[in-house]
Amino acid sequence: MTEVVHTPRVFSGIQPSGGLTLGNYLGAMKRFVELQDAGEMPTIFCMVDLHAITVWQDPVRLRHATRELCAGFIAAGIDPEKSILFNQSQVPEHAQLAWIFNCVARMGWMGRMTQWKDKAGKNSENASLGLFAYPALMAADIMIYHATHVPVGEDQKQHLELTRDIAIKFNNDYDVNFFPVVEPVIEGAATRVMSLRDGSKKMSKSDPSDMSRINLTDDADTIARKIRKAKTDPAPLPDNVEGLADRPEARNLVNIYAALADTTPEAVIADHAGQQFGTFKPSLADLAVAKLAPISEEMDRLMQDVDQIDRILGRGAERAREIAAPILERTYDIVGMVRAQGA
Ligand code: AQP
Repeated sequence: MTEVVHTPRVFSGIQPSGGLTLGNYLGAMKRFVELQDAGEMPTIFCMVDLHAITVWQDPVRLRHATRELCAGFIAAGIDPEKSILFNQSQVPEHAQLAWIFNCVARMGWMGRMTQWKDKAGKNSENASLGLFAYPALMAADIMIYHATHVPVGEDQKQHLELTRDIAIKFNNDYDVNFFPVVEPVIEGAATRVMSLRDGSKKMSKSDPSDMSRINLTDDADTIARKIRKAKTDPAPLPDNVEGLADRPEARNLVNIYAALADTTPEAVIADHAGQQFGTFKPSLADLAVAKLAPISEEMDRLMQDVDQIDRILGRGAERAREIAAPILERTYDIVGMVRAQGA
């Protein structure tokens, strides 16, 4: 059996399928920055443009969204010197390993993915093959770096379990201990930020209603208006978190407050118990503007120089390939591909 010692390494990605939302920021990006700054493990972050095209993307908007996402990463605190930052399509090893994983994963596994069911909906005959295979590409994104820790929001938990299943099946099929079994890192007060219009749906970049989300590029007035108009119930805030159990919209706003203030929902409730939303919402809006305005201003500044962004992505892709290429080569050896002489 081929034994490999897996050194801890962090990988995660975000789709350039629209502008960044508060959900992406609190559920993913804020954790990315904390893991990078902790300095305990190397960190690799990716704009997963190949994932984005599993549903239709206008080419001009996709290119813009990829650069803007890169600006968002940097503005939120990702340092391209400390972390490896790149877009997925520039590192072909992702798609190459994904093909191998397409041959390892089973149709039944993929068909059970709730994201596939939600996104394909009743019209699955018309959905792209790429959307169905999305989780195998995600497994490849992680495994091509032998990443061991993957910070994500709650919605990606099922895909990470599938990543573990694919790694385990590959290792069993080929009698190797080559791919690591990943640990999901789902932490913080806002691992599932919900829509501002419907507390049962997650906040999403592709929701047709812009009022359902806060975009990282929204200005202060827009953020305040969206929070003011967020759906809530008529009762005041309770005096303990258990009182939020059947109040999804109220719970969502409290969780957002806690995550933005780097505190716990319990502490937010202790400070705001008994308040009407007419009082709580303006406090939340002020906090959101204070935390998000510097990020959005920095994104604007970075987007003035897209050549610089492209240089950062190019350098990131080079560094990513230094790790990915030998892992793909070894995978091909394990699978039994002939390496041409002199290649
Ligand atoms: N609402 C959310 N709450 C907490 N975390 C979230 N994430 C996304 N939405 C929330 C986390 O952000 C990371 C990147 O997600 P993604 O863009 O790759 O895909 P997604 O989860 O499908 O996000 P969207 O906004 O809903 O995109 P679209 O609309 O294109 O499908 C992931 O770690 C995710 O958990």
